[in-house]
Amino acid sequence: MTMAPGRALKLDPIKSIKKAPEEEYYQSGHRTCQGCLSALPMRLMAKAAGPRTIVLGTTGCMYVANTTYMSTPWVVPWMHTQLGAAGSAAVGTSAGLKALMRKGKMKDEPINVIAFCGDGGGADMGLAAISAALTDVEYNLLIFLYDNESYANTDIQTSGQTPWGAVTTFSPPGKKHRIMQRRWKKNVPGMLAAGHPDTKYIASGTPAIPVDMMDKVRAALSAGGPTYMHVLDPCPKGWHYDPEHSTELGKLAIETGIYPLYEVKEGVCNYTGTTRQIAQGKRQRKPVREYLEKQGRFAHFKNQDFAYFQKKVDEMWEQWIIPGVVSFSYGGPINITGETAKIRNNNVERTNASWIGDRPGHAHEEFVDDGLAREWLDDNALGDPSAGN
Ligand SMILES: Cc1ncc(C[n+]2csc(CCOP(=O)(O)OP(=O)(O)O)c2C)c(N)n1
Ligand code: SF4
Ligand SMILES: [Mg+2]
Repeated sequence: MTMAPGRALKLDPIKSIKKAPEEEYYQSGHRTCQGCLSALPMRLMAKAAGPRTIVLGTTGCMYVANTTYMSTPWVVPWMHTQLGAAGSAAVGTSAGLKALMRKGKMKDEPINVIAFCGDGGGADMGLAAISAALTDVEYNLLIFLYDNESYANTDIQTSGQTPWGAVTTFSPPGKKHRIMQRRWKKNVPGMLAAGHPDTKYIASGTPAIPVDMMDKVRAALSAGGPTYMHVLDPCPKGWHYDPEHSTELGKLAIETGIYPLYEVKEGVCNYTGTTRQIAQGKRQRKPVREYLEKQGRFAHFKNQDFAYFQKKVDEMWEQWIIPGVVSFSYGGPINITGETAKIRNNNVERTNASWIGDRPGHAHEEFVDDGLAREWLDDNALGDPSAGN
């Protein structure tokens, strides 16, 4: 028997920054780097959620820099949990509240439970617990993954979210091997949405587009049941750029199509903001180079590296079953609903299994695949083979 979730708060969309609540529940008192776009989503998330909220957070920058001795930015109740334990802590807290209310030991009222984690703690170490939480449909909770694309707190180690080719302390380029991070970024929100059909709400966002992000937090908390948000956060220290460019970089990640904005609500995917315009063909994707060359972590890139990166992003848009969201394509004729395969996507509805010839937003020259990319991946024979890395 499946139990119904507890009552969820009903939070209306903010829609405009001028209408955002003035109250802050994540204030001064933290010691994150200047321009840290992992701290901003904490502030926006808390603002969107409001005072009846409990926040849990795994080890990482948003734990360590927010808990200096005798100092904290959190106004709402906050608790640290183990790296990798966001899913379990969220379920435990939500279940505990529900039991206390059922037994009459505390007032029966809707309370938001938000567990945040970094990309190391959520996309790598804690993925199993998040997956389990998303199947526990009787509990209201939001897992909020802030993705700064590295294990930042321990000095920028490579995570499953680090982009291809990026320099980290684990992947410095050398004379023999220029590209040391050879894995493509794991598609976590798409994977979770595809694999957890009973989860009512899964979305991607970024603090660089604050209203979109806050309204997604509100939609997640109002959905009733377990929900997930993935939030891309430029990190001046790990991405090597001047802190004043944080917001610009967050927007460029979307404008280039590298990081699509969308929400999957009750099994239906909708793009939002600039991504929606790109998917509808109203706007062209910017070349990925505009985003990559603004960051020192890609300073070693040569033309073929930019071209390979562009090719991979083009694949996301041209070959995936839902561009940028679900990372596989039809392998042949398929009959899902009657005569045609119909993709459940409110913005872009296709009746053809193939995307070729009908490409959403495409602003750059075709990349001719000369086989180089595979060569790099196979033998990595770049630069001077006699030199050590
Ligand atoms: C089980 C465990 N392994 C390793 C560590 C050391 N550690 C603390 S924070 C951290 C980095 C976490 O990275 P992420 O989750 O991406 O958060 P960020 O630091 O980037 O904010 C690591 C490896 C730990 N605290 N616990
Ligand atoms: S290292 Fe990055 S994520 Fe951590 S506090 Fe600094 S800017 Fe923020
Ligand atoms: Mg991280």
